[in-house]
Amino acid sequence: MSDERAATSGHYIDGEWVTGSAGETFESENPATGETLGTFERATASEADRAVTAAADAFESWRDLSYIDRAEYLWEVFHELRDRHDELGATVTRECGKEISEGRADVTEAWHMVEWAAGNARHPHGDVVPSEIASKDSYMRRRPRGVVGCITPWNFPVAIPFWHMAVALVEGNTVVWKPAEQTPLCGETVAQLFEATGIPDGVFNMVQGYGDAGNEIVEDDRVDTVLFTGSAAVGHEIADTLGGRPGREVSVEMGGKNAVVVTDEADLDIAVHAAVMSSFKTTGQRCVSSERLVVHEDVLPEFRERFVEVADTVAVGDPLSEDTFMGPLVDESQVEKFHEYNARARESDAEVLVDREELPPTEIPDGHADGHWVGPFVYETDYDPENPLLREEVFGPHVALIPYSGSIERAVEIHNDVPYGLAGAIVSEDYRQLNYFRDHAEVGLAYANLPCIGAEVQLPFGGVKKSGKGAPSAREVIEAVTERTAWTVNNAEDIEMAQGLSAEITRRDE
Ligand code: UN1
Repeated sequence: MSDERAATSGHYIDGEWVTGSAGETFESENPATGETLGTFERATASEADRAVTAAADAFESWRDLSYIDRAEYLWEVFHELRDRHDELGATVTRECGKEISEGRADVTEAWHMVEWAAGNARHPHGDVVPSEIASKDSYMRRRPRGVVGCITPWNFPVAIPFWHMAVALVEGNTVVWKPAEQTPLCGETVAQLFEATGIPDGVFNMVQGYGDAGNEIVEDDRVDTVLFTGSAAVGHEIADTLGGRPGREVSVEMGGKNAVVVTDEADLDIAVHAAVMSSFKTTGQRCVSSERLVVHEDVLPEFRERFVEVADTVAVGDPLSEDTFMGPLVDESQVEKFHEYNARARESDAEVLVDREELPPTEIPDGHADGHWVGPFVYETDYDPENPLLREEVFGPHVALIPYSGSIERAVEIHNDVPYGLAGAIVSEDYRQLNYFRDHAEVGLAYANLPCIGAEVQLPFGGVKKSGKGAPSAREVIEAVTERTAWTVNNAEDIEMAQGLSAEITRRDE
């Protein structure tokens, strides 16, 4: 092995770190500094195939362990995630650029999900179902589907992999995981956590690389379930590919064009807080981030003034600093997309209220000139169902203020007029307005007097319309990674005593 190869990190397949057959590599970059964090092996079809083979071979013996024995491996991961919380949080921040409290929160959310999944091993699985016949017992039991392919995004590079994998593993499936190509260091770190538990070879496998490797996992019919969280374009392709293949299960969770509705009955302290958090946390790069603020005309002047004041001054900077509110965007392609949508807003009839697209050099921290820096961009525009700016996800701090007049029905009509339906929030002190929103907002996650970010792992997480199918959280993942068996037992000693059966025969004879 040459020195150069020794400096690269491999895939984790069948309990070993392996290098790729093609010898191709890629680099991970710190979005705040442009510095290279490491060189990683790039999987080809051959490594994806090896990983799926390892997972398929390991399935039977892993399935045969008890739930509680399987969960023991996850508890070890749980303790590592907790004990190394700050260190792992800093790794998240260095690799995906979100500010340090969010980097740590990513790790917290990961152990929350591990705790849920491993704790669930001691809870009842399935149901006891009544039978028409006294001597018959019926049960609904679950069994693991087999190999689960997990394809995860860079914006929650530790949490979301655990949303998928913790539940899949405890339920008795084996896993092939491809982390996002922007965050391979987090991928490697998580794989090391699994390696350290001594989990049996082949139960957990990780391949590094791009969409072509992900596609190999999706296309492989030995992969029983694919769990995907990421862009709408890729998610829909995966759902379309697998939709027509019997025996393949798929859950895809994608983006949104989420909104915060501020009604005429809103408490504006809450409204400004909810809008700022929803639009600017993670630099607008959450699938639940809000890019639309639908605001009643009666409260618009005051809301506008206060929201703009925060957007003008919100601290963008070194994500490792505790004083930073917004770190950089993840990479140059996100910066370009943000610029493109801002340009389209400038060229439209919209009124630009805040334009911090290009940060002045004084706002860029020392030594960070190569980071992917942007600040908030806020514009006001009338609702127009034909305006693509109000329907397409940007994934950045690009926010439209959309005034409305009239009733809550009108606000919800505007809120719902997007192809997506992931998260939404309403700010109002009027319970009728809140209830109307709860019942009519076309979203999977609806919030009242809160930002539309911040879901907890024990809740269903996922959207409607183009935002997804299935949901990558707790109970919903159980559905995707298990099959149900209706198990019926005759307890009568004598088959003649199976009265119901005789009765049925009699009835048929009549
Ligand atoms: C995502 O943006 O992809 O609800 C997930 C939240 C987080 C998860 C976001 N718990 O904001």
